[in-house]
Formats: sequence, C-alpha cells, structure tokens
Amino acid sequence: MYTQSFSVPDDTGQKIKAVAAIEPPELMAKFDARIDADGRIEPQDWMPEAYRKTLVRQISQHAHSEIVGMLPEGNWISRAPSLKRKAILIAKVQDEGGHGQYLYSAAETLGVSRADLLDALHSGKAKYSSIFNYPTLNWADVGTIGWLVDGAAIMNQVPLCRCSYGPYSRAMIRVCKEESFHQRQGYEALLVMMRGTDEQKAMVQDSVNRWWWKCLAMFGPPDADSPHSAQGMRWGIKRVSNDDLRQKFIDATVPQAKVLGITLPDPDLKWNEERGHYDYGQIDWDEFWTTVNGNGPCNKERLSTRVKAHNDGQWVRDAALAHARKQQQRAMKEAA
Ligand code: BYC
Repeated sequence: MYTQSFSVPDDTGQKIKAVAAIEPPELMAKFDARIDADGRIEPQDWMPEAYRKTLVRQISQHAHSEIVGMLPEGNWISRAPSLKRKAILIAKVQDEGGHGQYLYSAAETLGVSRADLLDALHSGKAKYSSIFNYPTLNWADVGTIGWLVDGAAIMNQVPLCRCSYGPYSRAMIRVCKEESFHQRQGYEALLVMMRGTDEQKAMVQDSVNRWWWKCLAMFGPPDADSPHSAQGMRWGIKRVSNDDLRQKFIDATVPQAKVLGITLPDPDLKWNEERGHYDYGQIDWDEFWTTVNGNGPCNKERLSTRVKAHNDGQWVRDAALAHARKQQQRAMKEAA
C-alpha cells in the first residue's frame, strides 16, 4: 500500500517506494496513523525499513558531527587566554563528546553497531557537518563557534526535540540545554573582546567574516535541492525545513550582531517589511558541496586526527571489555 509517506519524487524516493511496496500493509497503516496523530515511535515498535534507515543516516551523521566538532575548538584548549576561559572550553568540548555518546546510543536502538558507524566515519564514507572542516585561526573563533555555530545548531535541534523517534527526541532535549550554555558562553566571550582593544575588536570581526556564510550553509541545501526533506517532514523526523530554519537563524542573529557591534559580511542583508524577515545574499553552494564531498580546507586533517584518537584509545576499550568480562565471570561463579 502506498500512502503519501512515500511520495518523494527523486532517486531516494524511488528506493523508499520500492521498500514500502514490500512492507506489510496493516503494519504500514498503523505506523502512518501513529505519525499522523503526532505519536512517538519507540525501538520495540514496528517501523518501515526506510524510516529506520533514514534515522540511522541522520542520527549517525549528527553523532559524527558532535565528535568531529570537538576538534576545531579542542585546538585552543592549551592556548585559552585565562584559567576561566580554559575551564569553560574544556567543559564545552567534553559536552560535545557526551552529545556524541547520547546520539550513538540512540542510533544503536535502531539495530546498528557503534563500531560499524565509527568505521563508516573513519573510512570517509559517512558525512558529518560541513562546518567542522574550516580552521580555527584565532581565539575569537572559539567565541564565534559558540555564538554562531552552536546558535545554528540550536535552531536546527530544538525542533528535533519533537522528532517522531522517541530515543532521538529525548536525546535532543538534553543536547539543546547544553547547547544553550555553549551559545551564551561564546557570545559573552565575544562581548568581552568587543569591549577590549582595537586589535581584539578586529579579531572578532575577522572571525565573524570567515564563519558567517559557512554557518548559513550548515542548515543544508535549499529546500528545492534537498532530496530528503519531503520524506523527513512527512515522517515527523524533520519539523522545519532547511530554508525556514536558515531564515529564523538570520532573523535572530542580526539584532545580536548589533548589540555586539560587529558587521555581518553580507551587503544584501536588509529587513524586508513585506516578508517580515531579513533578505540575504547568495550562499556559495559549490563551496559547500566541495567541503561536504571531502575537499574542504580541513577534511583530511579532521579525519586523520579522529582516526588517530580512536586508535590511541584502543587500550581503553580493551581494558573496559576485559574488566566487564572479569565482572561477568565473577558474577557467574558467585551464582553457581
Ligand atoms: N554538512 O536532503 P538534505 C553541531 C547532506 S552538530 C554536511 O537536506 P536532511 C555542533 C545531507 O546529510 C551539527 N552534509 O538532508 C557540534 C544529505 O546527504 P546524504 C550537525 C550536509 O538529512 C559540536 C545531503 O546533504 N547537526 O552543530 O534532510 C560543536 C542532502 O541534504 C549538510 C545535525 O546533524 C551539512 N551542513 O537534512 C558545535 C542535526 N547539510 O545523507 C556544534 C541533525 C546537508 O544523502 N541533522 N547535508 O549523503 C539534520 O537536521 C539534517 O540531517 C540536516 C540535513 C538539516 C543536516
């Protein structure tokens, strides 16, 4: 049975249709009814294979983004300008590692293994957010990442707290609370710099100039070029479209930039009375796709750092497994 759940007219949609055709009609109808009623799907519930695969794709990409996202800021931990800034940055980077853990756990409830997901990341098969393939060149970048990158992440992630898949939506509630602290600490760090010397102010402006357009691209391709959007929205995985989130982010950020006293690097950025939104200039989608496809400025460095960290941590995983085995053997001996 086809329902409107399976009406995406591109390649992915064709694949989804083919999968849907072999799903049991009564189960499909029950699943569709639950989605229509804005209910939650839990791991033990029946779900169409295409829904499961879509979630594994999105949640694992999200998890990868969190752990690769530790790297650009992690670079600055040893160079933070004060003990206070260092403590904040360490806490933030650790939070991102934690977000990766919640998200890999949510993905595992869909029947995939963390080891396989990490293999896909390390072999370059899996995607992670484009934004983490750009370098952090000065200390202001740490503040800008908090303000703009985490700000964009929150804009995208708050609607995911209402995602139709229970474990993902619950993970996102905690992630969003922590992201909110990340965004504020970044904005506060920039405010302090903007009250400082001319050199510090110039550093903030330079940083915002480099990150602004990349943050707008983070929301993903325009709706018209987004192959997964229609299906993701139909299934209640995605609640707000890429373009709508991008617009919400711009509208919220312009007043914050004014308070900060910096200029956003877009001559076309203007309030449009009729639309009730800011108009903005052209995003460089060629650059976005070059980066997403592995050829951005830091893709190779990020992946090799990640693979090295994973290999260096092998002894920790081995020790944890050996300890668990020992505990299990002891428990079995005691039970015997
Ligand atoms: N970068 O049809 P579309 C964070 C891919 S964590 C790379 O619109 P969808 C943070 C997309 O995957 C930030 N690839 O897809 C962490 C798809 O490729 P595949 C991460 C991108 O899924 C630490 C293709 O383009 N957040 O902020 O409907 C420190 C077509 O796109 C990007 C999440 O992952 C991109 N920017 O929508 C600080 C949130 N955009 O899979 C901060 C969860 C698109 O066909 N994910 N692509 O090979 C989502 O909300 C959605 O997956 C997206 C894309 C909005 C990202």
